[in-house]
Amino acid sequence: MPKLNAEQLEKARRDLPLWQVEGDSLFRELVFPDFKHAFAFMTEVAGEADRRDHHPDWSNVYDKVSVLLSTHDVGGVTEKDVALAGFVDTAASRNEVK
Ligand code: H2B
Repeated sequence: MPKLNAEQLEKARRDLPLWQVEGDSLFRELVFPDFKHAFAFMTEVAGEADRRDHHPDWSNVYDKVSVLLSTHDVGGVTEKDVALAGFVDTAASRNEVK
């Protein structure tokens, strides 16, 4: 799967307004009401990521989750990352992201 070119990356950024392009990744920090909601969100994303065989680089501190998405195989952002970012946004809403 090819890396997105500059124009495709710009479109992805417009379609995903809550994400930033950071180096070779998409990045979003999410804040939930508490740890329980943050972890429920992570469980939901983990299951979907494994089904897609496409996994986030992420970390959690209490009510915050930082998510970096990139396609390691090609060293950049691909449509797989854009698609998973969309799922992350939906799962975040379902779990009461602030
Ligand atoms: N996740 C992400 N984010 N990028 C990858 O390139 C990737 C992955 N590769 N999950 C997969 C697993 C690869 O290691 C397996 C062998 O398909």
